Amino acid sequence: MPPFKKNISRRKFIDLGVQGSTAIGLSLPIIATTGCNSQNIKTTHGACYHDCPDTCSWTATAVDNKITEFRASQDNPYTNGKLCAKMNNFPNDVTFHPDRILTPLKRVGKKGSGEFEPISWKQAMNEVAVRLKKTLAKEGGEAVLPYSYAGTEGLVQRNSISGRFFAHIGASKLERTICGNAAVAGVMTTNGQTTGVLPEDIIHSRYIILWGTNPVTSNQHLWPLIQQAREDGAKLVVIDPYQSATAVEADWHIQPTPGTDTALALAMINVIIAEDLQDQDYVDQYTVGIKELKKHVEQYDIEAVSKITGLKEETIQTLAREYASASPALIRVLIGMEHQLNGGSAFSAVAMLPSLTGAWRHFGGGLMHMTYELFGQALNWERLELEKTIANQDIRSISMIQIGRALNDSSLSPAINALFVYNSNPAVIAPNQNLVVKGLEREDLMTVVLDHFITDTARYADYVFPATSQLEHWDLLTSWGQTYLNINEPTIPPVGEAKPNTEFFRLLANEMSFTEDYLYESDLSILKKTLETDHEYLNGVTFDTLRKNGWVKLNIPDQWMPHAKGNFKTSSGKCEFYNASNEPPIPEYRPKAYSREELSTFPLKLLTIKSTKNFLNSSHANVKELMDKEGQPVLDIHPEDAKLREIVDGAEVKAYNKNGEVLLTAKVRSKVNQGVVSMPQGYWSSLVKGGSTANALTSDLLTDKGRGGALQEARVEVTLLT
Ligand SMILES: Nc1nc2c(c(=O)[nH]1)N[C@H]1C(S)=C(S)[C@@H](COP(=O)(O)OP(=O)(O)OC[C@H]3O[C@@H](n4cnc5c(=O)[nH]c(N)nc54)[C@H](O)[C@@H]3O)O[C@H]1N2
Ligand SMILES: Nc1nc2c(c(=O)[nH]1)N[C@H]1C(S)=C(S)[C@@H](COP(=O)(O)OP(=O)(O)OC[C@H]3O[C@@H](n4cnc5c(=O)[nH]c(N)nc54)[C@H](O)[C@@H]3O)O[C@H]1N2
Ligand code: SF4
Ligand SMILES: [Mo]
Repeated sequence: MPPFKKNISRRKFIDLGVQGSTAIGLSLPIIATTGCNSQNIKTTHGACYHDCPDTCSWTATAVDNKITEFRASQDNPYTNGKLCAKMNNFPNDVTFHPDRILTPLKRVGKKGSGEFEPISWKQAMNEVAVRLKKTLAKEGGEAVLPYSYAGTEGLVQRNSISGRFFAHIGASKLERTICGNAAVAGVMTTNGQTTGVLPEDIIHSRYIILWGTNPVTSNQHLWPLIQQAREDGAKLVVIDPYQSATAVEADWHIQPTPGTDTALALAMINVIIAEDLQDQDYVDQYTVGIKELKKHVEQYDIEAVSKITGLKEETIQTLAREYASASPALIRVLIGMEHQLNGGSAFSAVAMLPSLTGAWRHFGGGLMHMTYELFGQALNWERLELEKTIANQDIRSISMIQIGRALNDSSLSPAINALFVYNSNPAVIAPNQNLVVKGLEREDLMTVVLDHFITDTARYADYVFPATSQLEHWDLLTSWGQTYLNINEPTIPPVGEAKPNTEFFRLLANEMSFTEDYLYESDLSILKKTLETDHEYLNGVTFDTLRKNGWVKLNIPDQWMPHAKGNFKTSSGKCEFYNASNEPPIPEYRPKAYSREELSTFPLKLLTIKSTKNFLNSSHANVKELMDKEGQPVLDIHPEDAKLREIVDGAEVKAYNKNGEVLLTAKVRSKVNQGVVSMPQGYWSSLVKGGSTANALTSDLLTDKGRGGALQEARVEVTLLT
């Protein structure tokens, strides 16, 4: 990670406003309005809004509403004084970026052309409301669809007033399952909860398997803790079909065929049981179904699984033996491998391993996954999610993964007629991009987008509204990857005519003449009410204390070992190796069946992953400096596959399948096995050659559990571009 200190003189877009502003530091009180030379000086605590497990804390200082200092929290131990390359220059890269939208915009050109003209908030709101009223009267609420995700993780701006607004009008519900649902559903099936070993306790582990996760890129503040464990003797194993930035650093990189992890985990279980390496006492006391599991894994012997995974038999055997013998042994999973058709089952199977070996009994041993459940217990969630009490349970749901289908489905009744996109960029991040774009091109669809920029999605909007950035609004930030709660206080007033998401929906409610109070609750009230809880994890934290300190670590008991003595949150109270009510009762490796023709026409398995260190999904992919650092998107192809196609390193190639085609530069190297190719996700179609990006090739199939996105279930052919 780069140093946190910024050279302020490099700040191109920020007018410092004062001489010597570098002297303005964090010794100031949190808010100091009025100061020397009648300048307004304000320093606030905030936190990163991104959908990133790290949720870093920061402080920002403004002088006369110009940001003069922006830096990582120096005292939050998890942030550890550093943001990341994506966020170091956030005030310039987002808040004051010259391309930032500063007024509402109305489309004047063809959908997709990106041609807009400014329009006043009043006029734009009025036009949207007139159209919305018409839709509600004619087609009903279900013809309206919100499309939002975790563009901001802040609880207030994410989906508070918007959630209530859409529940109130009876809009179609959006199934927000593109990230984490399959992983969590898988772990829940086995353990009944997803929170296992806490991130900071990884330093006690002595054998660490990073299974389908890439912390050097995607979870950067966990990485130093992993390094600390290694300095103290831990071995680091990475299981990943791609030679990720983390795999390069590992002691051992195991590179299975994508989507075969269920088989690999079951084969490890097979070896452990066959060689009597299990902790029988733990198994007897705290698990159910060992008999059935033992029988089930017979078919997953190392010989069979070697063929499935492409791994050598001894690799599987050694991995199982080492894992079962080391202590404390930790398996870290996150999201990566969930985006496979069989992904949920993979998480269920992997989650069994620590119970089989009794790893949970040792501090630093077990499974490490999410942490959000802790915040779910600590905060007043019922109050935050008020929309759940407003929503009509009978309203239909639409999968965000299948937005392309939904927008194009002529049998859908009612058809989606009005689409509100905020905190997301579906034209880039949703699978089957060309189908999504075809839907967005529909002339009869009213699309409204709230964002900071004219994203690939906003290009298709009828109206674009300028959203505030994290320096301009209040919020409260929980984390799914660590245990610190953050407040985010605005440092400056909204730039241009930007407004928080909440304010957009309050204004729209007013324009629609709705009278319910819950549609008009203020941001600060939502934030304060969410903190109204006497849960021990918050230990008396109030709005005022949080505002003063910026962050607080949840008051979780020391030596947190959730399953040292069982305590699984399953219906049996035990770790469930077998559960007759699941389908199947024990996870099975069930690959997608392809016809011989499909296999020969599209012989290469495609990975579209977050290998982009400088983007956060599609965020920041429009920032020139970051784009330059990241370079144009490349296709990783194995030397043998390249040779077959006469592709040399650096050649311009086309990857294609029935859904679309993407133009890239070939990188001929062994980052992937033969038969697999990989390209990064996140690039904007409007900014790369060929005009489409990774998701033009992905499938909108759902995963086996959790209705997640089987984004990696894609096959392609690659040819030289002539
Ligand atoms: N720099 C950066 N950081 C990010 C993000 C970003 O876009 N850029 N995105 C954020 C978000 S939204 C999320 S969800 C997290 C995700 O964090 P991670 O779960 O760590 O991230 P991914 O990169 O999705 O996947 C990790 C690895 O899984 C591998 N993988 C893919 N398929 C399989 C498989 O079948 N089996 C196995 N064993 N491995 C597989 C990929 O090759 C990849 O290297 O990262 C967050 N952090
Ligand atoms: N092929 C492929 N596709 C993937 C993935 C993959 O690994 N491969 N990963 C998937 C995963 S794990 C995820 S989480 C999704 C992520 O998908 P998205 O959540 O859509 O992520 P972003 O691309 O970062 O888009 C967030 C948008 O929110 C905007 N935003 C930020 N703050 C605010 C705000 O306060 N108000 C408003 N109105 N807008 C704001 C940003 O400017 C940005 O345009 O992508 C998924 N898609
Ligand atoms: S994107 Fe992640 S690592 Fe970077 S500042 Fe935000 S929370 Fe921290
Ligand atoms: Mo994600």
